[in-house]
Amino acid sequence: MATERTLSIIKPDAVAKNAIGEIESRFENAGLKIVAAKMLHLSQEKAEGFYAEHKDRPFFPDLVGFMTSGPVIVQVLEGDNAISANRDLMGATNPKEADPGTIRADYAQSIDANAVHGSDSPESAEREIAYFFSDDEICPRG
Ligand code: RTP
Ligand code: MG
Repeated sequence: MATERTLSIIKPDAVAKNAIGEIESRFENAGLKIVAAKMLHLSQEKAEGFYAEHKDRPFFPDLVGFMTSGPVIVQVLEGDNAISANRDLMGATNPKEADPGTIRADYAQSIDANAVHGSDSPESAEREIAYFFSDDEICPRG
């Protein structure tokens, strides 16, 4: 299996619920390692840039408004097939469609306030990690 890195965000709704630790446990219990992490309150510009691929979608203003509504944890997870492993732990975008036991099934309220983000491909992961972290902020743990 390939060791990968992926960009994970614990979104404002989950931070507000004080669920950071419980969500981090899901990642750690699944064998993913946190190799970089910080708490940020995203600016409008930073959130718009992060979700630029969605800028022409009707939900974009709500998405940016939500992502700037409170602090988030941005982090890099490392492990075997980390990109798909993280997406499996997260569950479907719409929590009503998320499998039982996934993070979104357990913590998300709606398709907007859906608790977590995870990169969806190796190309996205590379871009998204570089969007938040310099190389010297990532700590390989072997
Ligand atoms: P994310 O990027 O946050 O990890 O979520 P995702 O890959 O599962 O979903 P994506 O298609 O990339 O959409 C990004 C975020 O936009 C919001 N969204 N709203 N109202 C809608 O139809 C709609 N579709 C997407 C969600 O909050 C989603 O997480
Ligand atoms: Mg996405």
